[in-house]
Amino acid sequence: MAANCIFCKIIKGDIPSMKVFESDKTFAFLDINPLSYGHALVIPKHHGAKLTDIPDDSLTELLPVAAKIARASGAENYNILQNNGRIAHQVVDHVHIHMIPKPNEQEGLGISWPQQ
Ligand code: IU
Repeated sequence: MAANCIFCKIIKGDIPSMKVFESDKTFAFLDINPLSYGHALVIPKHHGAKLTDIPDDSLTELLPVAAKIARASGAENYNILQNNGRIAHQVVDHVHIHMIPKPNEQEGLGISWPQQ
């Protein structure tokens, strides 16, 4: 945990979030400024700014959890995105994977988030 990291504060519950998943290593919540309905962020509990800053065992669950959330969202189309460094458009310096549904505009999404 890093004292001045906003995502560490979200993990601790010091800042409220719309949590969609939590395990001992991983936390996921809805993006505060979503690019689409259901846009979620999957983060390791271990603090590190970039993918290259955290140990492998904190990385292993991230993609399976992103897949679980994508599946639960019902989205047939979605982007998985992960930015490292300012030039690569990273804004928050705590590793995070974006899961961004691409809604079918005719049908919309039937979101039903997984239980923890
Ligand atoms: P980026 O990959 O670092 O560019 O993405 C950061 C994301 O974190 C971005 O989509 C923000 O909307 C999101 N976010 C958030 O969900 N809650 C926050 O308190 C803050 C940023 I600060």
